[in-house]
Amino acid sequence: MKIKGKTEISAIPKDLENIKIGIVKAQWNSAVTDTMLSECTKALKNAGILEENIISKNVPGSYELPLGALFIENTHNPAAVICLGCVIKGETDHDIFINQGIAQGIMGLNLRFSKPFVFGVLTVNTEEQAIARADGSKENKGKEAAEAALEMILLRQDLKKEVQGQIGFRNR
Ligand code: DLZ
Repeated sequence: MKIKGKTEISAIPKDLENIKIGIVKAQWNSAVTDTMLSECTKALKNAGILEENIISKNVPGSYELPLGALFIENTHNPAAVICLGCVIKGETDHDIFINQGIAQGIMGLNLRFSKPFVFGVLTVNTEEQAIARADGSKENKGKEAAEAALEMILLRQDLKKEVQGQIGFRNR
């Protein structure tokens, strides 16, 4: 199986088998976020992540995703945390504030902890658009979020291996 992008997944299961991954899922629009979660989990398991190493938690809405991810980071020290949510535009600008808050919150976590916190959040105008992006059989952004997490974990591992043993290497 190929991870989206370039990494050949069958070549690296050994590197992934002891890896812990967090998932935090918003309960708002749960018909959509539930299928994102199941496709995300399926993709992780297919790649060799053990079920007991997937820490999956719910938060009320997407706005709570960065803090939920931080809780998982603080308690489990995972290799990555995948944030799954679905914000649908309504009559007001709430979606803009929520989406900006999540995007900035998640980016801050990436850079603070030097590990992937994946933005698996649908920012759509309609429920139909959300469903089209969280279809179990075809496109599913939960699956893509899992692939992004794995690809970034592998990139980090590769870069560490490249510099291990070199003077000045800091293992973070
Ligand atoms: C309040 C709100 C609204 C209006 N819409 C959504 C949405 O489409 N998707 C979502 O995940 N959450 C929504 N929320 C809830 C907020 O994310 C948050 O949970 C509350 O504002 C409490 O902080």
